[in-house]
Amino acid sequence: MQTVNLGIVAHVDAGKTSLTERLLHATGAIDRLGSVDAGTTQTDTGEIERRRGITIRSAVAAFGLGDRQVNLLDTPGHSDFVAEVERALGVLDAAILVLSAVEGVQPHSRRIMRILRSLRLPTLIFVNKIDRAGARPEDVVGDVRRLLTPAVAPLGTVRAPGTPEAAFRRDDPRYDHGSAHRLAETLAEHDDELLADLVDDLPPDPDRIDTVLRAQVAAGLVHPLLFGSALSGAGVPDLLDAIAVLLPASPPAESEPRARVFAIERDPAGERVAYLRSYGGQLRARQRVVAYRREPDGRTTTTRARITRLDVIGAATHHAQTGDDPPAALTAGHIARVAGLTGVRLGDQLGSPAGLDGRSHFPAPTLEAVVRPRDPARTLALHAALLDIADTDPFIRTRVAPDGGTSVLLYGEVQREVLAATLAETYGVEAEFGPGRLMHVERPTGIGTAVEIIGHGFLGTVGFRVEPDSGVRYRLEVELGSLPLSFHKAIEEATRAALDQGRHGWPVTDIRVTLTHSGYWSPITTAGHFRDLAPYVLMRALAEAGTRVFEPCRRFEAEVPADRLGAVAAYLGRLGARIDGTDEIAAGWRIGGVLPARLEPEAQRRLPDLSSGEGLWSSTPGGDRQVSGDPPCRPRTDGNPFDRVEYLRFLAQPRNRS
Ligand SMILES: Nc1nc2c(ncn2[C@@H]2O[C@H](COP(=O)(O)OP(=O)(O)OP(=O)(O)O)[C@@H](O)[C@H]2O)c(=O)[nH]1
Ligand SMILES: [Mg+2]
Repeated sequence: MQTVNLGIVAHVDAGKTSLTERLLHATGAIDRLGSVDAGTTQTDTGEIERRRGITIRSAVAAFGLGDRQVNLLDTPGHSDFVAEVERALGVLDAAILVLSAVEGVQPHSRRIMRILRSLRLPTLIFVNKIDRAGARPEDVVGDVRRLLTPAVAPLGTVRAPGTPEAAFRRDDPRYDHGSAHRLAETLAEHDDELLADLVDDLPPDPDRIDTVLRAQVAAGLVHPLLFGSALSGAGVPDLLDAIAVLLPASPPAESEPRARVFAIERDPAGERVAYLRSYGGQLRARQRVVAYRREPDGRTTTTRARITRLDVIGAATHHAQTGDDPPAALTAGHIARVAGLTGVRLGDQLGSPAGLDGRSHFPAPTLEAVVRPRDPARTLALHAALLDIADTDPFIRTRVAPDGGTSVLLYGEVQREVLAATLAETYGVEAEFGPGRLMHVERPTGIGTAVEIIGHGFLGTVGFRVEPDSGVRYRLEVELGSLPLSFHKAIEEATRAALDQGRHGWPVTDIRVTLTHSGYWSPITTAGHFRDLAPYVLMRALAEAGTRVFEPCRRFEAEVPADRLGAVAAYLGRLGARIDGTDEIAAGWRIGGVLPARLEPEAQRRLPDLSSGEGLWSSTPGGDRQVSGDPPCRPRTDGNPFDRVEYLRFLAQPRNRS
């Protein structure tokens, strides 16, 4: 049986979960149609998801379609949870991008589509909510072509849009020459034969169109577009047909075993379960496995674990439909829920490191908040809970704050609320969050060097040179054999950790650190001595190199009525935004640009006044910009490594060396 691992992605509230439910129901995988609004869907199962009516974690559900098993991955649309989407993207064979026929192309959809296109992932576009008042299907197609992909192929039109009777009418290129011609034009972009027919004014051959359409969808070159309503079910049979006919199945099994971990959660009983997608080989319960991880700096590390339980997704459906015994092993193309993988983290791959790149499609979170337990006696419990959560979600990074609290990195307010609820409900810790601080970054501006020779307060020799580069790189200029391996490891780890706080306390990036000197006294010097020494030498080198601080920015879109364009653009310019362009849209004008994240609340607050109450604001992360004037500082947690006496005094204090 073929499988298709199909992701449903979109801006928040476009109708992904409702559509997932509809597809499951239409194919008989579930008997009763649940609803997001009543909190009864298959994929929004978390307490908080049901209460708030939004998806927070990706969830998998399977259905049978002809000779295919489709594993649907319903993903969250809120931009606070992009990390979930990121991981799902890593295991998909194809995607459905859901748009709303009322709201049209929203910024988050643009961001996702850019990634889908760069991955060349076969993608169908489903324009949902055609039943809702204000649905404007034809405008949306124009917006898709302009903002998402020029290679869009609408497969039909909508009758009675904006009414409960709205229906999708699929074109048939066999009988309708106009639609055949339009489709051929789109496909001819990548097909010389169709192009030649068009140039010669020959009627396009419908069979040829079918074949080329399928091939170009599989190659991610063209994106079929369908309309419908997850609420009324309109267009859903046509969507199913497109999934069955136009989307490619999982590629054939690879010769080497390989399975990727794309989600980790705690089940209701508190057990940690991982979701794995297999590309080759077999995995069974009680098997021992090696998990490979690509660290952000490109190194590969491994973890060993043992599978205690393994459930293949869709096994029950398969059993119900074929009467065959459910499979006991996870094989290529399938997804399983697996228990027992202690120490294995999200993004790890079992069996082989092939294809791991450790890079991220989405920017890291930019908001840092200090968390404290309401009851001070629960400090340790809170810290342990946050570490546990960070384990299932690498985007949640924690650090001990200077005053003993724990700080976490977040994407936004909704994620903060969800984290608070998770701490209370899953871990029994009532927590309070301080105000969020925007994370800046530091970059070195020049070259700096520093050396500390053994015997002057420190029991080791370390010398560093730092210079601008991209990402964070660590190199050796000393002989590897000049130190025991464990000392090298201690220096590198301490260096990477110390780069979390640069001259102004912000994480340092785009830097290369080279170890230029090393030395030790055997048997007196320990790895711990190097852990203390490395940050000190590094900060001296960094001070010599100099660093600049950059603040996070937001890429925004403001939609305003035509007569307010001038006033809004002028205001945004005065505020400090860089305006990249304006385009005319059905509702007026859209202004696009970038502004520092700290100014966004002010811009959002003023927009209604400036736009006669009709302005719409949306934004996505937009890189960073150098801070002018005195940069803000982030409190340090490591004493003062810029001052020898103070730093030695800090090291002499008893402290928690976790
Ligand atoms: N009128 C109408 N409403 C719809 C349709 N599809 C979904 N909705 C409503 O839109 C709202 C959001 O639907 P969801 O299915 O939760 O959307 P989602 O994309 O999964 O949202 P997130 O997961 O939070 O990003 C709910 O109130 C749905 O009832 C549709 O086709 N027509
Ligand atoms: Mg949802």
